[in-house]
Amino acid sequence: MGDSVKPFLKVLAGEKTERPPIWLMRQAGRYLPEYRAIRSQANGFLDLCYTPKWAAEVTLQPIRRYGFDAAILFSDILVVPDALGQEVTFVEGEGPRLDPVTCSADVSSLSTTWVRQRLEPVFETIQLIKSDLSDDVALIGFSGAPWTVATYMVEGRGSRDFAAIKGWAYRDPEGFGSLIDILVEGTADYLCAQVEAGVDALQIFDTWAGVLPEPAFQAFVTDPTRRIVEKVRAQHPDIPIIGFPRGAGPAYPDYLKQTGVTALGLDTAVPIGWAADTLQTLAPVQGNLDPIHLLAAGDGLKAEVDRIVSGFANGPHIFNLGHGIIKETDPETVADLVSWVRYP
Ligand code: 1CP
Repeated sequence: MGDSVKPFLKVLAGEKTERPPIWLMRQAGRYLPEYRAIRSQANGFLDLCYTPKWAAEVTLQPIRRYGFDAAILFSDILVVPDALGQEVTFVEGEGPRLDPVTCSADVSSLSTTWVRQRLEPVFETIQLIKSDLSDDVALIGFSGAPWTVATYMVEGRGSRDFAAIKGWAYRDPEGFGSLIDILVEGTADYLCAQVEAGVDALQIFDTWAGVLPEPAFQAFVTDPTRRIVEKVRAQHPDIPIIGFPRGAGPAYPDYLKQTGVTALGLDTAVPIGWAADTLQTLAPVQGNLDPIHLLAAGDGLKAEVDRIVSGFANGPHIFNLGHGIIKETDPETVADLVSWVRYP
């Protein structure tokens, strides 16, 4: 069914296109007035995520407004701990709060048994989105990677120094490893169910990959991601998977080779010439405009778009930001960005 007409999937299959397809991380969200209107009807952020008609609507809003080449399922990486049995709440204007998991006994109270059942509204959302999406637009499903999701489960909230999670991981790698194991299991099952509900590709967000030294990066970023990719591919051999190990720096090439992801999301700091020579020769790349350039707007933004598009013009490239769009962004600037990416 028409996969060949989706430019986003063509690039993930390794084709070079005349101009790069475009979507933006966090393209649905608070910078859009139509998102804020739906958000204000929901009884908290998770209620929005778990109400299929609302989640489908906010997924489609940026597609209608900008005609992006891909939609990304509206949900959050923290629905996985919620489904494993660790309650998650979102405090208005502050962010996520969880009762921290800090030892093996806490881990044994979590279970992967109910993941598919508890996340049923997400799969229903995917079906609703698919029924509304045109043939040339792809739908991306996603999860957090085990390390990044674990940071919120162990710290209980966003962190600056990751002292609690690193302390546990370094002191007791085996006990901490049992938390990673549960996340590998639950996340792979969740991603498989998203594919079965109809997503065309998957992205694994490892937002906090860049905070670990080499051996811990191998143990808690690369290895668990490789295990998830293997489990998903065992069920769904052809599903494209984008890995986004934010801040991985010089570890990007080994992450690519060892995890087996289809394509790489590049963060803002990755140098384009290096990435074109070292990564894009091996796999399609996605990225990597600094989201703050959307606040600066104007000629500076246009010059950055030209630099990124021409820097990646010799291989498969999907235009995106190097991290999520921020809520202060002017929606009109996003319209400029899309037209500058599409029409030189
Ligand atoms: O009230 C609101 O509207 C809450 C803001 C918000 C939104 C719009 C949160 C809370 N999550 C989301 C949606 C979201 N989160 C998506 C939807 C699809 C899209 O991209 O449009 C996705 C893919 C995510 C993924 C996510 N959530 C990540 C990984 C990507 C990234 O941005 O680094 C992370 C780290 C989270 C955790 C999270 N959820 C929400 C917040 C405020 C945070 C960050 C907490 C922190 O560390 O400060």
